[in-house]
Amino acid sequence: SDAPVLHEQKDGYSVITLNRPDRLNAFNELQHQQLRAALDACEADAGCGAIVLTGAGRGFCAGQDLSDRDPTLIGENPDLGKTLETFYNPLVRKLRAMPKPVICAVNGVAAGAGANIALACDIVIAAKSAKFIQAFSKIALIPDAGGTYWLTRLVGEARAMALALTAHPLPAQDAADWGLIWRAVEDDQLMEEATRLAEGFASGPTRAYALTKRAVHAASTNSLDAQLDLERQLQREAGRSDDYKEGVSAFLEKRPANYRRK
Ligand code: T3D
Repeated sequence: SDAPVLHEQKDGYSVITLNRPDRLNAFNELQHQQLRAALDACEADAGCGAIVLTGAGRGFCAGQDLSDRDPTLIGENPDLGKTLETFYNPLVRKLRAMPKPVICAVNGVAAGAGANIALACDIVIAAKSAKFIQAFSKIALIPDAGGTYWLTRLVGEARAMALALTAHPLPAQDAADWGLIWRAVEDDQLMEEATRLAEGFASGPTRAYALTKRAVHAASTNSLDAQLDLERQLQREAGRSDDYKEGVSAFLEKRPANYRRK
């Protein structure tokens, strides 16, 4: 298919592929719209327990398609705040709020907003040949799509600042060693590894994963007291689920748990 986003439904999870390989899967408006629709479909589908996001061809995503930002076409006074508000910010919020795990399989270069969309996912694994590039400073922009938030929290301000100011292409292994991503794997192992994770989540307690995401996300801005209160509230909710009953019963009966996504 030559659609800019491919959505494959597997047994219990979905694979969403950015598919404009000639442009290293840079975002145009149609790609944004189709990605949003695919994510909405996954969110609404109780049969979908996890999402794998990846890219077609040799890149993961080169950020905004700059051919749609040609100054001779868009004129003197572009409002990039508006495009963030319309496309990138809702995408980041949707990935974070998705009530099931989102695995990003970074198959190749992730640049500009492409890098930061990857970092908005819950678990990032990257092929060793991939690089993460905060390319923005090269075109006189600032890191967006959450970049300044992810980088400062994940790798600290010293590394965040240098990555942002220099646009240094950070190899996947360094990204993993620094704690920016979960793992760097051999290129030919990437999809196998992502699939293994997704299959695990697909047969796991989806509701508990959603609650876990909420708790972890709240931690970076909460006080300890507020976070302990939140854990109490969310654990109360988890403890009343059928999945919890099943999980404990399965443990006591020494058998695998049979979760039903409740
Ligand atoms: O505007 C707003 O709405 C605000 C939001 C902004 C968000 C942003 O993401 S701003 C940052 C935009 N992205 C970039 O600045 C990255 C631009 N790309 C690159 O720097 C390089 O392509 C890479 C470092 C990512 C990869 O380099 P390399 O040497 O491996 O590949 P290449 O030859 O540069 O790219 C291959 C093709 O993809 C090439 O086309 P061609 O020559 O084969 O016809 C190249 O022009 C095209 N391509 C790559 N990135 C983009 C792109 N075309 C349009 N837009 C791109 N972002």
